[in-house]
Amino acid sequence: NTISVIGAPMTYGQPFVGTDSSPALLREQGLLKDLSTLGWRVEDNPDLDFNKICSEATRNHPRASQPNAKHSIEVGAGNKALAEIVESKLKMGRFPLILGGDHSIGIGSLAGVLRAKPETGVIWVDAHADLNTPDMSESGNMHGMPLGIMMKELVPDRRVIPGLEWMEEGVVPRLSPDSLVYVGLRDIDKAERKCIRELGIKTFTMYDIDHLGIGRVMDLALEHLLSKGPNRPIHLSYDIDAVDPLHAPATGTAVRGGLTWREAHFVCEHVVKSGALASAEIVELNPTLSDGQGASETIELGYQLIAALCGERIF
Ligand code: DIR
Ligand code: MN
Ligand code: MN
Ligand code: MN
Repeated sequence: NTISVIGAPMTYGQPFVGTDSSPALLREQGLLKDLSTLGWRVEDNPDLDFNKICSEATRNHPRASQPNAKHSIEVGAGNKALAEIVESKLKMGRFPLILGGDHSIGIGSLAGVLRAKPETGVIWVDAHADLNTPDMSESGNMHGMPLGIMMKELVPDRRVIPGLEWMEEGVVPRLSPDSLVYVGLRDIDKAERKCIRELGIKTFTMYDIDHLGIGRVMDLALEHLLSKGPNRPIHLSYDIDAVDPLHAPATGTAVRGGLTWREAHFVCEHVVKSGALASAEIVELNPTLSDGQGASETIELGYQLIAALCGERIF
């Protein structure tokens, strides 16, 4: 099997620089070699050139970014490019491993994944729900909106958002609320809470992990998605801020009370074991937001999680 490494060094979805450095740092740790040791044929791609793609888009766009979807033109243009490469790699039978970048790249990842495999189920591992829309968001940061934008119930016409004109109905599929499972939530905005309830999205918060244990939670998460089709592909979207800041301090919106080191790994190990994992992304590593030790520990954790979701096992 072939893994296709796609660097998506996006920063425009949130206020900090630094989320763009992790694809290079992860490769420097020896990622490509370790993937081949795990038995993959490895294809690497040049990182998407968001400096070029996003600044050109801004220069040429007739409108300005939407005020409460900051840098929507840059985010939109970058994600259009990401969606194209993800779709094409999946259609060639490859496993796309997407290295963020901030979590606004979920827009392009999901657009590409759903174009290639519309029946995909999504596991969203995060402290946050990322279900905001430009109308709902308290921050205007698009890394808090990728799932809101993918849901028809929340953004009926995505093309009204400058930069998202390519997300035409019927061309870029929607994510159905019952095709999503959350794991690790603990910081949900008021408007998101209401939408999660109304849409009936399957949600395992930190409370549920404390109550049931991560093993049961992951069994239930997989069962929810795979009961609708045992051979259904799964996309895993892993925001490093799901993990406790003790282990992952270098991220933009750290929230205490997160996954332990082992819980963080178990999520990956168990999804792999299902045999359904078809694509994955890891996002929001930002080595500039911590001291040197915190930065290297966060990158190391991200690296270990990637290894786990690419098949590395304890035994
Ligand atoms: C918050 C934070 N819900 C927002 N979201 C984050 O800005 O929409 N997502 N940090 O990862
Ligand atoms: Mn996120
Ligand atoms: Mn988050
Ligand atoms: Mn908050």
